[in-house]
Amino acid sequence: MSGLFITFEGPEGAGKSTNIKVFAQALAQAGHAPLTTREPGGTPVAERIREVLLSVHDEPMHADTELLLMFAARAQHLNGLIRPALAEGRIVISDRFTDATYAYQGGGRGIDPRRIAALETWVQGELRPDLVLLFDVPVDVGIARARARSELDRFEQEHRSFFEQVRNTYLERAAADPARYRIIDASGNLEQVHREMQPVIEEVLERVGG
Ligand code: Z5A
Repeated sequence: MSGLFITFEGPEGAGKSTNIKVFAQALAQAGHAPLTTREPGGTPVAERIREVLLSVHDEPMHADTELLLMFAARAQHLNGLIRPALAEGRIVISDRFTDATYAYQGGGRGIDPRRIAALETWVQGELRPDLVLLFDVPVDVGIARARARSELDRFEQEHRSFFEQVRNTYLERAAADPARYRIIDASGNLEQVHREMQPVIEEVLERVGG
C-alpha cells in the first residue's frame, strides 16, 4: 500500500501554512485522514534542527552547513514520519520539502544543484512528491505579509534579490515538470486563493477516490 505525498511550496508569505489547513480540511470532509507536517521539522529531532536553522547566531552559518542540516532534518522526518504514513496508505501533506532546498540553497545561496541532487538521492532514494502546489506571489507582497506577522527569522532577513532567486527557481522547476506541479496564484485575497486551490482539491480526491 502506498499513500499520496503532496507538498506545499513557495516563497515566504505566500500563504502555504494558512492554506494547508483549508486543503487538509477539504480532504478530511471527504472522509480521508491526511497527515500534515512541515520542513524543516516534523519530528522532535528534526524540530531541534529547525531551531538551529532558523535562529540568528553570533557567527554566520556556512551555506554547506545549512544545506546539510536541511537534509539531516529531512532524513529524520522521512524515516520517522513520512515513509511510515505513506506505507499505511495515508495522504501526507508537507509544508515545504526538497523543492525548497533547490529554491533557497540552490537559487538563493548559489549552491550547485548537482550537489543538492546527490543529497536528494542519498536521503530520499526514489521518493519524490506526487504533487507540488506552488504558491506563487510577487516578492514584495510575500515580504510585506511575512514582515507584518512576526519577528524575522534568519531567512527572512535576506535581501530582496535572494527572494527573487528563490521565486525564479521555483517557477523554473514547475515549468520543467508540469505533470507534478500546480501553480497557485497566491497574490489575491484568501477567498481568491481558495478558489485557485479548488481544482487541485478535486484532482486529489479523484486520485484517492472520494
Ligand atoms: N527552507 C530552506 O531554506 N530550505 C529547505 O529545504 C526548507 C526550508 C525545507 C522555514 O521557515 C524556512 O526554511 C523558510 C525556507 C527555509 N524560510 N523562509 N523564508 P518557516 O516555515 O517559518 O517559513 P515559511 O515556510 O516561509 O512560512 P511563512 O513565511 O509563514 O510563509 P507561508 O506559510 O507561505 O505564509 P503564511 O504563514 O500562511 O502567511 C503569512 C502571513 O500572510 C500570515 O499573517 C497570513 O495571515 C497572511 N496571508 C496569507 N495569505 C494571505 C492572502 N492571500 N492575503 C492576505 N494575507 C495573507
